[in-house]
Amino acid sequence: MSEAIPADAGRGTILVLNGPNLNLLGTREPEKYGTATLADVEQLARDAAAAHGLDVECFQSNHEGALVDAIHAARGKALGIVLNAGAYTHTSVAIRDAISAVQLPTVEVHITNVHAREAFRHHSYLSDISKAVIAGAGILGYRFAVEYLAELHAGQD
Ligand code: CA2
Repeated sequence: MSEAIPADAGRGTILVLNGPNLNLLGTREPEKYGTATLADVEQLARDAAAAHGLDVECFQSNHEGALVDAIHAARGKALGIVLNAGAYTHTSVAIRDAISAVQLPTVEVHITNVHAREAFRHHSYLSDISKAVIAGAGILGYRFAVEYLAELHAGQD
């Protein structure tokens, strides 16, 4: 008897999701966010995933609803989510609810150490529902997040 083909058949995919203003990476405030561009970040994530035989799908938006839609679309397709929700981290119940709803392992990433910054950045609506949180490692945080999700996935095989 043949089995149904799962929606994520083939190489597993990790969704790399970036929120508002992260499209400006490498063009402004290099002392805070570094000189790498968003394209560099996405390539770094792609390379890290490829080393584990995985793919990444990358998406960036400045719009909360578009990020919610991308999280919903990952359900049944992605094995996990690397999420830098930018400022929405500190404000968005909608993104929190979307992450809770899809039940995909999520790693919250911040380029900067949000805990060493303004008090309003110390609270995250995402941390307690994330598998891991990486903050302050610069863009390397994206690589660590992909590697963690790849290991987690491999451990489930
Ligand atoms: O450290 C991070 O990755 C943040 O998620 C970045 C957000 C900030 O609101 C969070 O508190 C921490 C801001 C992203 C802004 O990105 C820019 C990149 C280059 C130039 C200007 C902004």
